[in-house]
Amino acid sequence: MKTQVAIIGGGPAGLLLCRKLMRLGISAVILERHSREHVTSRIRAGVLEAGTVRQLHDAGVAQRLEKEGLEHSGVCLSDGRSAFRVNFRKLAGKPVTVYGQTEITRDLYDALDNDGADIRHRCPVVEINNTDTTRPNLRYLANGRQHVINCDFVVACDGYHGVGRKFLPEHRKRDFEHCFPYGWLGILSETPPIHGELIYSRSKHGFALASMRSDQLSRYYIQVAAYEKPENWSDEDFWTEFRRRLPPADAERLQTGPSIEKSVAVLRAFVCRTLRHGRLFLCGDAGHIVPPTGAKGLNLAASDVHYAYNALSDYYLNGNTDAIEAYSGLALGRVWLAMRFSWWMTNMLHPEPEQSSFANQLQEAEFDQLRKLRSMQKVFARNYTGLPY
Ligand code: RFL
Ligand code: PHB
Repeated sequence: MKTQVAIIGGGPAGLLLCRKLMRLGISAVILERHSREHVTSRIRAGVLEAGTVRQLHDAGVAQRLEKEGLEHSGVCLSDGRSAFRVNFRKLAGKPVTVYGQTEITRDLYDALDNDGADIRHRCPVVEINNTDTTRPNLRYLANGRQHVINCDFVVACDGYHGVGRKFLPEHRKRDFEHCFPYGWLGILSETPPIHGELIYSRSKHGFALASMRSDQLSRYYIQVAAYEKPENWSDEDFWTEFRRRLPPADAERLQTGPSIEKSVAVLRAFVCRTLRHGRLFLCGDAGHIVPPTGAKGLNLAASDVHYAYNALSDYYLNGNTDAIEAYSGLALGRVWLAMRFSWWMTNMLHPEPEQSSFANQLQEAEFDQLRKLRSMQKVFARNYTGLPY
């Protein structure tokens, strides 16, 4: 079997890249480890930067997003007692859009079905070879047998636990990594959101985030110990803890109900030293993970896809390899800026277990400065709504 671009992973990065390449007439195949049902039912990100929305438009997959996406012109930040709002439209000139990753994935699958795309499920890639040459290939498993795909390029969009990164040469494998000593317990519940916009709340009991998927579907998170198990938390326990971390006015409005999903995410920061070697590209979570506090993960996957698509299309349309050479540097430049922001926001809003009173005072001072200084809010708004690319 031969294709021009072999894509590992059918998450948002792999699907979006495939859609964009196929619209240009470049052949692509996606190999996905899990079933389609599994991939399209995962609950993940919810906040899209304007650049991500623009890319979904350009890829012709934004019809439902236009109808159902919720534009948010600001966000609320609270210290558990009172809250203030950062106005995105005034300070950054653009909003963010709340639209679930689950929905984006479904929209992309529908569009790729129409294109007749070749997406192979339950097909884990196990080996990538010859990426230093013009004839790379990869091996994947299907029904217990190994198969080979020959291609011009391999793009690993296979997430943090994927194989792509392992096939970088030893000397380029160095990672930058940090694990936070806490995680997020998240629930989805069929209840109206407590507020029209997101609330990030830093309370003395720990961090809480009130988000949403629609006007009848709430997505709420609380900070818990790292590696906490969701089954240790009854819905009742969750609501009690969530309520006491909100400003009292919002806590009063909280409507509770049964959770329809409950999971724990570890908070991790990780960046691979390079996002390309020869004809192997890494895109999205395969090459970097940011803590979810800044809502940047999916948005970075989208900006990587933008740079990778530019590189591949310039090669196929014009025979030019400059953008291929530039890919890793451009994508990583944006990743590190988003990492700085997510890191800063995470550290300002989460008390560490056994945190010293000194560290606590510093967090309060940081929070107060953001509350009072318009210039700081401007930097916040520009980062949250997405730096240009
Ligand atoms: P994905 O979505 O992990 O997809 C990778 C795919 O690769 C497959 N795979 C393989 N396939 C074949 N062979 C192999 N050997 C394979 N190994 C793996 C996997 O099965 C999978 O289908 O990566 P991608 O496409 O890079 O997308 C990244 C995003 O999913 C991620 O960054 C975001 O969800 C992060 N994130 C958020 N990002 C935002 O921009 N805004 C948010 O509001 C936001 N909220 C979040 C988040 C992540 C969270 N969790 C679960 C950590 C909230 C949470 C709680
Ligand atoms: C979400 O809605 O899932 C969400 C929103 C904002 C974040 C993280 C997750 O920072």
